[in-house]
Amino acid sequence: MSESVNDLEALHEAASSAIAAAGDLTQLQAIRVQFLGSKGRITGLLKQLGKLPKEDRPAAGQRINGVKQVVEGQLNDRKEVLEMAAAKPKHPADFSLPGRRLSRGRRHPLTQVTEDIVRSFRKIGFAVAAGPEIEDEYHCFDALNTPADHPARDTQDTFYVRTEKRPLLRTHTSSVQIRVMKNQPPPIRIVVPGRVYRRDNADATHNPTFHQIEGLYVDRNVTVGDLKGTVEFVFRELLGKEVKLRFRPHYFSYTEPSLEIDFSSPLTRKMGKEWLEIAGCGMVHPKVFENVGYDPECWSGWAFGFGIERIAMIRYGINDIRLFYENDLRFLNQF
Ligand code: 2NL
Repeated sequence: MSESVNDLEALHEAASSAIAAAGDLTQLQAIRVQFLGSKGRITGLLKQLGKLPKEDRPAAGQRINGVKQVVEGQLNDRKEVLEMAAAKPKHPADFSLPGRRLSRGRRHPLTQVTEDIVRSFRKIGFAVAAGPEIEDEYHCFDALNTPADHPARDTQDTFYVRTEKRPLLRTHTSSVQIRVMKNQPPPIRIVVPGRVYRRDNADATHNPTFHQIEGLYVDRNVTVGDLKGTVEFVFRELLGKEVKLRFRPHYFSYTEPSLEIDFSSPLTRKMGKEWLEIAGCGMVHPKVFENVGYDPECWSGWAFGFGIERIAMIRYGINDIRLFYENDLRFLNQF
């Protein structure tokens, strides 16, 4: 049964309370259709105007259109309120939460590799030491038994500051091990990761600054066997169980004997080589012990050093060292 103009007040009331009760925009739209749609209740009243006596039509039409306008206004007001509520967060912002659309970022691949190396050494009792990047010739060269005419000390190879004392940018982190030995008696078990500088022009495998990690172990009766076992343990942790190591005779002024370490693994074969040079090492030279005040008759020790970039390049199959320093997110996001 259809409604008549007599029901107008009740119909207005019904519309008003339905609009006030609408909890979301979908409900509100259904109410709009129910009252104002082409088959809606208010529209229905307007359609019946023709059935009224002619003289009653203008007044009835005015009343119905008046209600229609008020209902339209109520619908629009309620719509605005619901739209605002939908846009506003339900709870106050918690600025300590991570962003939902931004990644929280991650560590630089060189930092990841450094942390992995350090973690392995810590498992077997090594501590981490650090020291200055701006050094002096004594800690970087003289204490390490590197003579004044050694090519590494040349201004072609090392960055010097042109002042009387000739400070320099450390070319290896060995200067830190010298400082540690001068500051404390044996036993010593440390690793020293850090930035070093050499006057190399940048190409795919060299950069004027790069990162190195050196290790030093000093105690009574330390042997080359301890050195080999330790290095093997760490490289297998770092680059996989299948790693094989090969030790070749070499020369460093601060170790005797000195050895170069080659390694072989599925990673080297991927790079088209069976063996790759990966590190240098040796038994600490007695002169170095004398320079830091350790008695070489009582103490023996070994040291090693290797480049962190080189390890990262082998681990991740990277062929250009400069990628590490460009901070291109397309590169960094892969790690
Ligand atoms: C390399 C590998 C090496 C050391 C670093 C060292 C430190 C002290 C005493 C003795 Cl305090 N040695 N460090 C030893 C052997 C190799 O680095 O390829 N260097 C050019």
